[in-house]
Amino acid sequence: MSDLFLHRLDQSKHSLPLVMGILNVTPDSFSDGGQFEQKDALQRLVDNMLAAGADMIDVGGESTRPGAVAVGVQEELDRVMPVVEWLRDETSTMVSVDTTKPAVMQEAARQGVDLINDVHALQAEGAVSVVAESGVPVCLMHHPGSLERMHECPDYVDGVEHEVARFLLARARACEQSGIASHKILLDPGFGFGKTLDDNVRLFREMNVLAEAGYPLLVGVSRKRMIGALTGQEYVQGRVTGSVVAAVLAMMKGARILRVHDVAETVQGLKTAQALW
Ligand code: 9MG
Repeated sequence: MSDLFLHRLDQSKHSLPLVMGILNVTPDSFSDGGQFEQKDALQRLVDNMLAAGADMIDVGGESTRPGAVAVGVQEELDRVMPVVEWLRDETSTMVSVDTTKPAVMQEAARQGVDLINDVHALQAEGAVSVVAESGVPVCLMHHPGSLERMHECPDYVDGVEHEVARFLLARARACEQSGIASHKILLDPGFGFGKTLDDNVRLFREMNVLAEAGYPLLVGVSRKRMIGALTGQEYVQGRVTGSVVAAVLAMMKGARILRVHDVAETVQGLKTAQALW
């Protein structure tokens, strides 16, 4: 399946970015009702995202929100893998798995997923070799420090855009040296991870620096606190318009994949901007 993904990614150079719909399968995401209602709600969410034009679905079983509790390998496998199998069997969508754990990456690769999305940039022991051996493309995201402290904001003394680029390019080089093909590596500046509002704004404005480094860029700003802070919207449901505007601007700055909650609104924004710009 990753050939289709690489082909579609290549096409995105000349057309719209790919839209990646977010599917969190943490217990708090589908906490209303019993097991059957939860499965129903999940299926409805996926159906809606695909009908609205999502190119792929990003399945994650461990929250990356500040203060979220870490989950064990087996628990994450139990949350994520049935959904991945269901997406494989019942839909024709491309699938990515959002994980930092090599064991989950390995099982996801065995299930034929199209992308591994790692907010920890394959820094867990054994992660690089699992991905290299699997041949599955990978997205390396920036956050400073350890997994446990990824929301602490350091002083980016050299300018956040330069430090983020230096980190990501070093990770890409390390991955290539361990056998991951360069055309299977995507980079992500990691908006909202260990960055103040000023850092996020500066990183966004200077994003073209990273987009020109030679690797496709994945951007996730959907409903994030930075959108809330910029718009005064405390609740995530009120951040849709801000998120769509940011997605359109990210496209204009060279992003090739947009990770979003609100697929229909984002697709509408991207198409309008593409036609009128
Ligand atoms: C899992 N996850 C949460 N936010 C993210 C972002 O901005 N990028 C990527 N790649 N993954 C994210």
